Amino acid sequence: MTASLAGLAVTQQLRAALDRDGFAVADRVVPPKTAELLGLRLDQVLDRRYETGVFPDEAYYRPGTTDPRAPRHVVNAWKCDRLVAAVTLSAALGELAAAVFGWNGVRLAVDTVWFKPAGSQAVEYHREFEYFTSLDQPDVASCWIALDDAGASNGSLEFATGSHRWGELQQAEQSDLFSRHRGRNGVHAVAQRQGHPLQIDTVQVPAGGGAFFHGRIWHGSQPNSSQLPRRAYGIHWIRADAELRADRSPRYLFGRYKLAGSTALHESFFPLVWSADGRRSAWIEPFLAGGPLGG
Ligand SMILES: O=C(O)CCC(=O)C(=O)O
Repeated sequence: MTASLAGLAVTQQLRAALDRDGFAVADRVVPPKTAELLGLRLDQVLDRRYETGVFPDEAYYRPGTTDPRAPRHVVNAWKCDRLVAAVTLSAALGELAAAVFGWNGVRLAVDTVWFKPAGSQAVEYHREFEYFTSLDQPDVASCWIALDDAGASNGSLEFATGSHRWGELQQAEQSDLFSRHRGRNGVHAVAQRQGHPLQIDTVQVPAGGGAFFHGRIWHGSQPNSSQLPRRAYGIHWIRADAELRADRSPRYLFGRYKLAGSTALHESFFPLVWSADGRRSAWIEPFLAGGPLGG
């Protein structure tokens, strides 16, 4: 990573907060104008209008059919729209993430759209890392960007502060707790079972602000009880040299993009966004300029 960015006082403060709390809030991750444009283009993606012609990997919202109170969730929207991708694949944002997490390079793993209409339900507590256990290094560096002003009143992102340091429960026990308790009660049950106090903190930021967060931190959000939509966009990077584990079949997205006879993650699907030695997937710039996805 460049000494300049990692050495900045603001980066060091973010890194210290991330280490201590498992998350670090930044009032400005992208400029407000970028947040506004992202919101407009992601509205189109939710409406199933795809600038690139490529569909997202997952889209849990169908206009006119989906329960209007359900949070609208899309995965890998960057593939659908080059303006969205310009943010997702931004070398500057990747470099900042690498500096905050102390990594030598980042590859994009996946993005996540979280649009909560007025009156929308909660997002259940979860941890990103559980979706990444197919990797030999299942570390995830995440950044959540608010596209509207966000706070406790409209169901902003919230964290169980410090829970990235909690131990692991047996999977069966964890599933059992979440089958019996919902939302904050679920994470409270996990904290109690492990003997940790529970502290919940909610991110309060203007549009364009957000939070970097650790793959092992428990997080979710409350219903949006305001009269306006609360929209957000998440970017999740993995280490530049991460590969698939060789000892078991890959799950989730990683199974979909498994190459025959190889544990490598192909850069067409998991592009190298920024690395300390100056590498970046060569197809990104031509794609952003109008070329095909994946080069
Ligand atoms: O935006 C939200 O309400 C939830 C976001 C979230 O859970 C995530 O980014 O993993």
